[in-house]
Amino acid sequence: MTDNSANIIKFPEDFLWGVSASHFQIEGYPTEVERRLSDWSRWTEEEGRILDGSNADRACEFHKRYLDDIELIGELNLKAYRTSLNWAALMPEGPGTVSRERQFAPGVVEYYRDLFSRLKERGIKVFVTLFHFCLPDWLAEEGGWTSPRVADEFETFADLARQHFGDLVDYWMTVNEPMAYIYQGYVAGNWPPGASQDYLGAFVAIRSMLTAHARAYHALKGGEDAVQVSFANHWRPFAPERKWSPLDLMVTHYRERVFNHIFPESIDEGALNIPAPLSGRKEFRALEGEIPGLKKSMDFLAVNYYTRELSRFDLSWPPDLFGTRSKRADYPVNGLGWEAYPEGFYRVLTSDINPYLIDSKGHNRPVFVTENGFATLFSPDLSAGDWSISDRERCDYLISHLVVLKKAIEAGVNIKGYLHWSLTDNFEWSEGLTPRFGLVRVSYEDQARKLRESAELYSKIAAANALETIDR
Ligand code: IFM
Repeated sequence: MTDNSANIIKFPEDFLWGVSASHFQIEGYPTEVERRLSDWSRWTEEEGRILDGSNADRACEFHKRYLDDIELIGELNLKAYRTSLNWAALMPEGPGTVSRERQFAPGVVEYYRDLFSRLKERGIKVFVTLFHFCLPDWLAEEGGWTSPRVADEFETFADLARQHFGDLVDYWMTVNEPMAYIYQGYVAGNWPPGASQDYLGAFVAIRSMLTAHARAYHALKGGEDAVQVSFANHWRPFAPERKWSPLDLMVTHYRERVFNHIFPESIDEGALNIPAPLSGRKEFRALEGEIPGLKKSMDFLAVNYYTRELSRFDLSWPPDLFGTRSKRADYPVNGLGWEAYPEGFYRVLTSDINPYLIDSKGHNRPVFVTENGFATLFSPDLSAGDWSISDRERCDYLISHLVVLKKAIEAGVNIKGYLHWSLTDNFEWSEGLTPRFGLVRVSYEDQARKLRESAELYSKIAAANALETIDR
């Protein structure tokens, strides 16, 4: 006999429901596209870089359509919106040889001020990331995150961001998913700067990013303790493909330390420590040590979670020190082959982030889930596949992840909000426009938006501040 009794799961009274995005993936910012102002904009022009041959030149035309998209956010009863600033459009030129006052480009400032003001008028909290994978092209040309000047530039950017937008932003994030970016750009070679297995470059970039984060943290705060600043960490629980294999276990441990913990741990400790065996080499050891201003520069925890990953030791040369991803999956997968694994979300929220829950004053750091979502596939030209708005798998993913999130709150974790990735379908980096993460479907040809079933579901959850589940 089946028991079909309904359970109502209530969330805390002030819980924030929202959506998350980044500028490049949605904006189609005109001057950036016309003048190829960022490294990513240039990257999409190179043959073979984007799996489906698409680009982000139009993406969701958010820059033109943001008023309508804000309406959608309101209709869905959401009270938080996260995006990133277009650094390349705001600062299209480097300092040059003449020392002059650095400024943001006019026009771009007005656009962001209008966007943030309109969100705030509707009572929507504004979360802003400074660096979400895209560099101004002039800085990328100088070596990007391995340039000795990058931290100075990032601090200037942060300082100007505070001056222009500080009155409108509720939560700042300096960088998004530093290790995902560094892995793709310096080890896998799928993203700019396109380096492959450049472990030294990767660790130089890690140190620069930590330094830049520390400087931007203080620039954004501008001496005001109440200003909330952090960075968003991508958490990916790793597990050995073969539980009995000491080599798979070793790789799993290494990936755990490097991918998940190196950033929050360095920030908590105020110094970079490189794990063995790399720390045995002097060029890596030279990157270790204290970073001024870094210690405890994290006012809240911004958690991005999608999936877990099985790891296996791979006997190849040079060895992938970040560990090879196994092709095996033990649970249902999304269009990108990522397991839907809510247990991993629970593990991240209750145990992986545990060492970072207490801030410098001994208070519990608030936790925001700043990304979580599910991809289906559909080609940008709509030529094949299921184009219906029925997205049962995304609904199941959403429900199962919210169920464990509530359990983590019950276990005492101070989770203040959940921002789903993403409001609309958007440009998924080297995978192009084919993966669809949207609660709202976008037909790129005519830019029509249509709510998927998951959007209706999410909107009901947000309105009720509760979730109904059925025990079967
Ligand atoms: O689309 C990305 C986003 O830019 C960063 N976090 C993961 C998302 C899905 O891959």
